[in-house]
Amino acid sequence: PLKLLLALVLGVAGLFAGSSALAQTSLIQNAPARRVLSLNGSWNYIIDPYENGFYDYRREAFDKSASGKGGYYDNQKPSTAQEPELIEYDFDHSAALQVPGDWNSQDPKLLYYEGTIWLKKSFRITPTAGKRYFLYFGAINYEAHIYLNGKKLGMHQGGFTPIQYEVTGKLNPSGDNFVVVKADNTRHLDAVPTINTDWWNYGGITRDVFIAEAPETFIVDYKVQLAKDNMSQLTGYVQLDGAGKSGQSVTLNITEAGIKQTLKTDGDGRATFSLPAKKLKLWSPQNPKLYVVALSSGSETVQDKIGFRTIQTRGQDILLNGKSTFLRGISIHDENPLIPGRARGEGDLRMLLTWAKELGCNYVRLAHYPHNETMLKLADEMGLLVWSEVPVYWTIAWQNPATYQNAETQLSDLISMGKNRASIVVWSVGNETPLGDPRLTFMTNLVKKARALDDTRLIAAALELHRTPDNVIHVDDPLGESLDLTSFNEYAGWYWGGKPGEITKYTFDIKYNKPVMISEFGGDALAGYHGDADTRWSEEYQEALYINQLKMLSTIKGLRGMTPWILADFRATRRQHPVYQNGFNRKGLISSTGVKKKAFYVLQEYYRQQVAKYD
Ligand code: GCB
Repeated sequence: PLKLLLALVLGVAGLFAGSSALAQTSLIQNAPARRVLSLNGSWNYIIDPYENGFYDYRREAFDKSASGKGGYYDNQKPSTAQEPELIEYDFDHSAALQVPGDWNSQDPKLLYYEGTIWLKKSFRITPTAGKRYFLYFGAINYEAHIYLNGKKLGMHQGGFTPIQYEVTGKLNPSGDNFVVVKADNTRHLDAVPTINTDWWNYGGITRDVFIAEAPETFIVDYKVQLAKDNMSQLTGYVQLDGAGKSGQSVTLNITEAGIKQTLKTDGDGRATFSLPAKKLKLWSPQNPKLYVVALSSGSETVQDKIGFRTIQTRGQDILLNGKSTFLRGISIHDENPLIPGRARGEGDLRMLLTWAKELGCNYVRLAHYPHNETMLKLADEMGLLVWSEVPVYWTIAWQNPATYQNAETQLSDLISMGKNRASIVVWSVGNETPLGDPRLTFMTNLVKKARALDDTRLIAAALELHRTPDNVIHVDDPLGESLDLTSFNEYAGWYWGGKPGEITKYTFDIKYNKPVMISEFGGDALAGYHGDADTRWSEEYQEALYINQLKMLSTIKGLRGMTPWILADFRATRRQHPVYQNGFNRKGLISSTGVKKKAFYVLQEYYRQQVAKYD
């Protein structure tokens, strides 16, 4: 009977496969904490620069043909040894990549590869009747076509946000199943990011993959946070999905805080709440207190560890839990410089945040795109405030509505994923975008979207500046009007402004009466290369640059934080100098072998002084 039921479900699902099957289901909140079967590990791969596994010789896509068959996603084997069909690929005899992991760092011939690679994983799972199943990828860069047992689930664009498809009724009841992914990291002018960036275009399945199991009606989403600017009011919602979603009881339990509340869902399956919570210990970098929050509905309980804090601005102050704070930050890429390659999971990420803590940080800028969900949970646990960003970077196709839609989707997914993290205090809508009307409209719309989705956090963007011959640095980008922080990237002593010793001649003219948070400054140094303070690329040059930058920045009255560029050296194709760079942006305070450069200690000392002033 179970088989029959599943066959029926499969049949019915097949009828609708044309349209709805290609839509991504709304993201499951805290998906990794559900009952999951990990699909991490070895995935066989085929390099396919001509996309022969996707198009026939007339360049028609196989998955759009009448049968839907013919692509590598069929994972075909010749049927008989006597009369084998012609099949010109074989996943099971192909080499394997480790997932999560970019392909560039796993096979020397893939270091610069941009194009299509197919990845296949076979796995066993026996679906249980009455349960629902979701296939979840933490991230695939950039365009992913995803197939389960030879059938297309959908296509996703965007290299840093989760991808999720419901696969209930699509798993093979015999238990033998396979997933095939066509990952394509080709850059496109109208994509987000666009073709030009200063980081490596790592391709592949770079974050965890799993199948999550859920009851027929389950908790798909929730938000449990303090009300806006209110330290004693807990608000939020629980959202159910499934046939029995309306009129259900849902329990919110924070045992340690003595909070237990039973709620009823409305016709849309949503239960909202707002309760007094006077005795909560607030989360802060000094005391990153997290509570176990349990949400139950029917037989299901979902647990999360959540911290509670407020963040707001008042004039030029940033108030964390009502108290003025200085953001002692550093910028970080989602990259382990020691591989070098994309950070693969908790170990790599913990290393990066531990370095930030050693530097004396209470804050990190997770540039320039959404980072791993694990990174945000670690920031919660380790007591680091977070600036979280979408890859709206440099010259985006401002006039293209599809590009805007793409950016907005990435922003919405970022906020959806991060909304329960106490660490995240800033949503950034972009970096160093050039002035102009279409850009202002695009960016202002993103700001509005971010506020509509989450009005409890600050909204920012890393702006640019301009200079006048009187050595004044002006910050007056009109986008600044709609932002909560004035943040800008400023490269005196590196790209302009002469030698490090000369930059203290600059003064600032900042249009907005808001907290100033310098989103970037810095310069390259090759670890172990020594010279005097005027010798470019030497550790001494970078050290002098930090000393003078900090002097220069201290003249800004509203200075409330900074995230210098950057914690560690990272791979970047723009960085071609054969002696000093070798394909690395060397602005790291830590080298690609984990060595701390001299400037690290300059910033560490400055942060010690800020602790004495503010904490
Ligand atoms: C910037 C960019 C950052 C670059 C950095 C640099 O302004 O925001 O992505 O890596 O400068 O090193 O030039």
